[in-house]
Amino acid sequence: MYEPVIAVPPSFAASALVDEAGYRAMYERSIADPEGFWGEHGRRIDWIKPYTTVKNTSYGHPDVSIRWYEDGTLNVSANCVDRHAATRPDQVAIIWEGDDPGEQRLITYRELKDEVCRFANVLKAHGVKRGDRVTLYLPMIPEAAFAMLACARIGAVHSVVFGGFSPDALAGRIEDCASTVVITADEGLRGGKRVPLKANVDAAISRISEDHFAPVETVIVVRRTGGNVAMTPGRDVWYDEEAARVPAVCGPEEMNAEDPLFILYTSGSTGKPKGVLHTSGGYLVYASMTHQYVFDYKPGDIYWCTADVGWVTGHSYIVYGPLANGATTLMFEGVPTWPTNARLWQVVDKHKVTIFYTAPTAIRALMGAGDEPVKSASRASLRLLGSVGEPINPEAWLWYYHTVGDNRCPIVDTWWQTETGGILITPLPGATALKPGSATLPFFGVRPALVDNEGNTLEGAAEGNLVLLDSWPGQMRTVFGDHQRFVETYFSTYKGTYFTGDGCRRDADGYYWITGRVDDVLNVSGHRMGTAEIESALVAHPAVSEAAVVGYPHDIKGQGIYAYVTLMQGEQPTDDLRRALVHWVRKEIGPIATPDLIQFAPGLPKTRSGKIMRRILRKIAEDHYEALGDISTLADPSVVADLIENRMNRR
Ligand code: 6R9
Repeated sequence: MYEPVIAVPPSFAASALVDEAGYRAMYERSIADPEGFWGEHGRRIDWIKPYTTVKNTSYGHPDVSIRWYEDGTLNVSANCVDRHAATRPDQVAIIWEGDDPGEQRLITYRELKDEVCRFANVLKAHGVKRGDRVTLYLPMIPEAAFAMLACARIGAVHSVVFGGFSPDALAGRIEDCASTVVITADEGLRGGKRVPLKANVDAAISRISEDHFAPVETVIVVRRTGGNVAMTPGRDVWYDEEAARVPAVCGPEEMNAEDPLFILYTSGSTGKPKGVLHTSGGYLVYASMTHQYVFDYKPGDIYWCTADVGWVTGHSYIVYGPLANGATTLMFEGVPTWPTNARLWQVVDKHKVTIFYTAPTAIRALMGAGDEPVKSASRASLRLLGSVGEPINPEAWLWYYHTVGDNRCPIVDTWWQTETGGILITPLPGATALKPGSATLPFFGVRPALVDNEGNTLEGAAEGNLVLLDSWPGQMRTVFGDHQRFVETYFSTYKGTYFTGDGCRRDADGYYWITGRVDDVLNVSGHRMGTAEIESALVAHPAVSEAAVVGYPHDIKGQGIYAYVTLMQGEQPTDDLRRALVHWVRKEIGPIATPDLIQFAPGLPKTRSGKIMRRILRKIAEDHYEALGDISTLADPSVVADLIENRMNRR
């Protein structure tokens, strides 16, 4: 295979934070002496009571326990806000670019402090205390960041739910962490279309069982569009009215390093989404450290991550990492394709963005629209590009490099997960020669390894399952309310290691190439989804008796959703029913889970013990039905001929 190598541009290396020798030296030290290394770098944030211990972690199944800086105390919002409000009050903290190109807001660190304090006081006025869970279901508006930081300020634990999730999905997440307070907006605005957020919250609450032990008591509604929404007296309040009644001063709570900061729900291969729990000290150290080194961040940079705050990328690299570093972070409400395909590059020019971080799915979609929209903007301010969320194909990488970056900007392809809290495998732009499609090398303190399916460690150039041998400060600590599930999911497959769920190749230069999930998790446009979740939504439809969902290669989304559906006796496999099922899944989970292809299947391929053979379904969905392998162990091998005959993805 031809693999171009792109050397670090000498001009970039000259002013970068770390060069190649620097990376080697820091990496080696971080592995040889994690205590010393993280002890030193932990001081990059302000502690109220400094820690005296650094690392106390064990991957020893079944007693997995992860603690960092455990006797230190701090406040995360004071670190992201107050210390910069004191030293650089007039610097812009957040540039907000609205969906409508005519709308923007610039929020300085001084203003950010006032806003966060007001929000914190509103939460307090509604009885929110340390340790309470608060669910946020908001559009990409500055109030989302204010609300997250306000929770952190008073020691409440936020759970942000992506605004694209359905009322049912929202209800499940509110119930699971027992939040009694929900923060939302009247409506969201994306690509000129309104998203009925408040109405969705009402629908979600009406679905939470009456006898749930923690009913929702308060819904705080931020006015975004001014659209007409129903307000339930005694439960729903307008944020602006509440904020006008409270002072803009609120002291930060002294929190322990291991006190929870947030919960973020993410999909796994089985069961309902897991509440990934991150804590305060280690998470902030890791988010700020990776933000600085991976993006070569320096004062004066204008940094833009296009993620939504509903995903972990938004948490770590729109809010916590950049603000902990006193950066100017751009928050974008809109979509890359509206009003035109040139929108992202116009925003880059308008705000003189220097560092730009986005997802392969956006790059591929814009690549499909041709070079002209890119060339219509100068992009002269850009100096670094980033990618996250899924493997980036070399073709898209090269287009990003040549066309968007004018061969001038290194690309950091950053591999990480909701669970990891921050970036684990990535180039450092002044240090690492790039190979398009490779996430390259581990960040400081990160010890990746490859194992075969039996758990044997693979050395040198090899392909296998990606595991991590030791902890880093940003690692998740538990699954909220279910530590056993945490241990089972991540530490029981390959004992003594954290299993990522990803497959990976390591080349002769030691570079890592993530090949995608090896479990039943799909990655559709960079959004993680469990096949089990989509299957349970489908079988909840009265016409469906059984469903199996697999991924298939999709030019823009990376993976598309392919559903095999067996109908109840007497149901007819019509196009109307197919449309109804698509609509149903959108309603049950949200638009991100929209099935791309539904094949009606009279029978699914099962072993004699009744286990669905997904390997076969995946091959047929990929249109590689000639390579099905051994099907003789199936209970009824004849179902396969029908599946092939009626396959939906013919190329
Ligand atoms: C940050 C985030 C995690 C899964 C992960 C992997 C895939 C993320 C990637 C990548 C290849 C990259 N993934 N970044 N694959 N190269 N640079 O996306 O978190 O939503 O939890 O997804 O995404 O499969 O396991 P999350």
